[in-house]
Amino acid sequence: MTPTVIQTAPIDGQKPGTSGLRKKTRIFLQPHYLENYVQAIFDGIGGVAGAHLVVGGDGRYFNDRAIQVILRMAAANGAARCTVGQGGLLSTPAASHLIRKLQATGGLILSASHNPGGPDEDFGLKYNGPNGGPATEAVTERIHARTRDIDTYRIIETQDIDLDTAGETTLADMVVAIVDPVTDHADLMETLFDFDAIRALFAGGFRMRFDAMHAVTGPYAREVLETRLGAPAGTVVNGTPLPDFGGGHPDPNPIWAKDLMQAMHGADAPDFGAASDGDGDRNMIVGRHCYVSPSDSLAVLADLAHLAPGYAAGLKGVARSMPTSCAADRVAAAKGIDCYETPTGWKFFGSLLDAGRATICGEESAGTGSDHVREKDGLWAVLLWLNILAVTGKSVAALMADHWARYGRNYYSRHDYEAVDSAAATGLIDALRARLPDLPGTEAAGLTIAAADEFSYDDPVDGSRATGQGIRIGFANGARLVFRLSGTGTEGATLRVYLEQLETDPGRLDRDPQEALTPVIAAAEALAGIAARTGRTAPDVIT
Ligand code: VG1
Ligand code: CO
Repeated sequence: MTPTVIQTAPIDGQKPGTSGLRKKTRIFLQPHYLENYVQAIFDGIGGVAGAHLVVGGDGRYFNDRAIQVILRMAAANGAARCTVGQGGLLSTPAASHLIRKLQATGGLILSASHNPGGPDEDFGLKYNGPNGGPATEAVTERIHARTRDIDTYRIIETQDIDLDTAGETTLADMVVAIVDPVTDHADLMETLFDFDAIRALFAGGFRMRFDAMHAVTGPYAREVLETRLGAPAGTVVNGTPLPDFGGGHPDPNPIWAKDLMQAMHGADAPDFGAASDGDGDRNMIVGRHCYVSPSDSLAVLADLAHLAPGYAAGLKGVARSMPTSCAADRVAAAKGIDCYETPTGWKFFGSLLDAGRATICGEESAGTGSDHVREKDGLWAVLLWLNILAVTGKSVAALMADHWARYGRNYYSRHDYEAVDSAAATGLIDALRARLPDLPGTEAAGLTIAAADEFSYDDPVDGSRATGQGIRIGFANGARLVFRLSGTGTEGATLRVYLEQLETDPGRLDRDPQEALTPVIAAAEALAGIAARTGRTAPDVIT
């Protein structure tokens, strides 16, 4: 089994976005496409001779084939060991944990996360470093640079490895360890949360519905919720990972998790509902007749995390991505801890977590996590909620009412315009950028603009700077508006408009968010001319 050196040439467009390289599956299936990118990762991190890599994915179409290629290339490039999730499965947080626990060199995670899967849908690949977190901007740029001058890749020609049987085998000189993908992560959860209290909650008749959306979290949720915590069988629905996620978008929001929303708003609704995404790093939280927005969930978890044993000492700090609502800031201010505002994407939280500056991080896109790993973690968020519910004995709706009464309510929504013409989307952002200096002091649809800028971030730990991270408009009445283009889409451009309005009047905390945000929505249209520039009169997805 001598490595073969294959001649290749750079392929355009292998530029990683918010979370790794994400493309239509058919693009990944093109000759040399995957191989070029994998070799670029290996070269970009300085080679993998002697390395230990963790490999696994969300089980989508092409997951298994791509893993075989990665293993043959890792062996050909001199890696010493690959640890692979059985069946080729590893949730993103479980992969992050394994990298840390095994002190591996890094990991390759195969996922396009919340994007649909299948031959005509999406595929993705991301590299995580030795801290278990997404590659930093600097490493990502080295990988991208390598895709542009690559001329060869190395691979071994051999039969497929059996990914379904746990145990060790070898591929040339490399050891391949197939491990249970669930156990280590479930064990980690037991160290953070009061499993006895949650077990007692379920034993007392508390009912929950966890919708795994036919994605990777099914086996994790079954093991933790049903086996270890004693929730009745059937608590986890859609729990078997499927290559096409049952034809849906594995995106845990009220649109794509509609069945769960209906169940939670029905007459016989369970006490608690949750869902997670393709690769298990996102979470949706919904109480009986009470949807919790991800930004609010972050704020509540930051406020009450100390009720769980793993966080009893309190939080070192909180971090949120820039478009995420400022609800968490209000909690941090009350607790006297730091609150960091980072660009979109988990890679920016890593240095804060490594340096012990933040304990809990979150994004408005349904991602929440802590310093237990270096990725967001869907099941972790669900368990922290369960721990809080068990200790307080309150319902989700009661906890939200308490929270808003104490801190005020940051009404929040994100409007997505998908598959918009790329030039039109860029033109819209460019036009806003050009007007930024003139906006403060002017009005948009009756709201006075107090501040307007394009977000740049200076990492307080490593000093790196990220620019062009979204247009921010702050209004005199406490409202906020953010415009940015998605970095995870695979078709045209996706314009995201983030809308926020702080409300502290105790009599106005129970409104419909879209209604409460009507003036901000009008200001967005007045400022950006979304309809005229994109031809869209309404968003495709409102979350
Ligand atoms: C989106 C979300 C962002 C998240 C990213 C990856 O990015 O907005 O908050 O970190 O997806 O999440 P963008 O660039 O499309 O807005 V996951 O769960 O898709 O890896
Ligand atoms: Co995800």
